[in-house]
Amino acid sequence: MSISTPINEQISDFNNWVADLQTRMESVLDAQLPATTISPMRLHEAMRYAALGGGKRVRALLAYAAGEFCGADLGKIDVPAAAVELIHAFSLVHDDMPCMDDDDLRRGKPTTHKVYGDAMALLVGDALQSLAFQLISQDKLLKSATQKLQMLHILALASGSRGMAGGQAIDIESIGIPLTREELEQMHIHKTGALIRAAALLGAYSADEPDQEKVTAIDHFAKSIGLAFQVVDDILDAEADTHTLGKTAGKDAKNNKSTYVTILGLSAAKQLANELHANAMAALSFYGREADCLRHLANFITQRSF
Ligand code: GRG
Repeated sequence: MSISTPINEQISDFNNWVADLQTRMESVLDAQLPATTISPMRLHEAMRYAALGGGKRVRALLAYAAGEFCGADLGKIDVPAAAVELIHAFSLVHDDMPCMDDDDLRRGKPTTHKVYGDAMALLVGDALQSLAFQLISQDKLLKSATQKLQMLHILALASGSRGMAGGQAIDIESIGIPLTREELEQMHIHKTGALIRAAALLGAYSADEPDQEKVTAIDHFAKSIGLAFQVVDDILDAEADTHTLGKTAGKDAKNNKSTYVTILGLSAAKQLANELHANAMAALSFYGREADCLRHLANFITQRSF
């Protein structure tokens, strides 16, 4: 995209970029997930059911955009981006189980435990998580053991008790208990924000020696856009229908959970999403066209309809 490219063309270029990379991520995951012909076949089939054929791939897109911004070859971003998507798929499988949110629909199809049973769904999550770490550890395109270790560390922190699993613990313990705005923010910084931040950082560290100022800018960008993602998720849960979302709409209210909409109201929640979007953009203000993909991605995240 050149500086003189009209805005409509820029958006069309970005939409093509999204579509190309969503297809690319599907191929990478397809190639990396164990085949259904390998034993234990039903587990492998269920892992593929959970991870393939759906999802916006926002975390992978963030990794690609951050990686490109830092000068990484696309091929080097494939495995780190796939690893984040596998952890994300794992979280969705467990989140939908009867002991958590108990949902029947995900990505427009029956949830994994509905098709394969609870015990298998539990194992799908376990195995997807292990595969994510295995893929990074064995990736031949990553330059050094140090680079791999750094990525493994980022991903472990983001998914563990100080990250996504911790956020989920706060979530299930707060059902029926109204949270303050600060408590809700803390929950989502961990439950949703941590993995989104990790996705962007893994993209950045796919470059062999990323500029540290760019890494810091990406980190600030990802913190704001990660929270914006969740605010928009709460708005969509309240406003959109089940068919459009591909998951049960209105679930938070039904489950008696605090959300940005229940705490702030729809209008103030939308205002907050705009503010967080602006903060994310501000983190990139030092940069020119090379950060445009990240900027378009921020728009994509906050303007999405599902
Ligand atoms: C996975 C480490 C780990 C722990 C399990 C179950 C659980 C603990 C955590 C749940 C985390 C969770 C489900 C957070 C919600 C994040 C969220 C808004 C998901 C929806 O993401 P989208 O819209 O989904 O990107 P698609 O389907 O497009 O990929």
